[in-house]
Amino acid sequence: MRVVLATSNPGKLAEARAILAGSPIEIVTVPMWLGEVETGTTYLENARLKAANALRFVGRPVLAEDAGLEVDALHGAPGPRSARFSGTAATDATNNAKLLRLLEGVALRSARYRAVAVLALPNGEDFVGEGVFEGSIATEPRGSGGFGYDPLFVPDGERRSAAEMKPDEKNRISHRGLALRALVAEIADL
Ligand code: ITT
Repeated sequence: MRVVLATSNPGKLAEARAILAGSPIEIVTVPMWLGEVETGTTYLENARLKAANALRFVGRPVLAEDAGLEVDALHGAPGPRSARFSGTAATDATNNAKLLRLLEGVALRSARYRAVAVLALPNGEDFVGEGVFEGSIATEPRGSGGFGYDPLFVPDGERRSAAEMKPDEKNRISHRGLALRALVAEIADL
């Protein structure tokens, strides 16, 4: 099945392509302006909004994903607001700087990434996959791989940050890897 991935995040696109290589889902991209559709309060709502919006635009199966970082010491923030944690002009660098600032001197540094992926079909049906990636927040950024909060995110059982791991190492255990493989399993069960 060829599906359009509705994302403007190149890091997400590269990871989704690698994760789904060899699966029945082949990702294609279509230039589109998704607009400010992430008005929901949950990952599922936002993933469905992105998928529905893109489906209207392209008229063929669409895959969308919403993800975020949940930090225990921040009561689960930034969560679904992770991309815009440091404001409307946020960048990965300003988001990471804000996270480090808020956690200065904080000993409890456990956190997790969560992802919800939605495959929406033109007949109105949709399929959902979810994944969680447990870890903790380092005291300084390390590594240049991945994207987003990866330089600060140290997966449980790892000494390296996610940005120091090879892409396929991250994809094997990441929230995105789990969510997309769960989605593929759901479709295969049909
Ligand atoms: P699209 O909505 O266009 O897909 P986005 O970057 O806005 O792109 P999200 O709304 O899902 O995507 O925001 C997720 C944010 O959470 C993302 O911008 C990162 O800051 C962070 N994030 C999610 N998954 C991540 C990962 O695997 N590594 C690092 N940061 C991640």
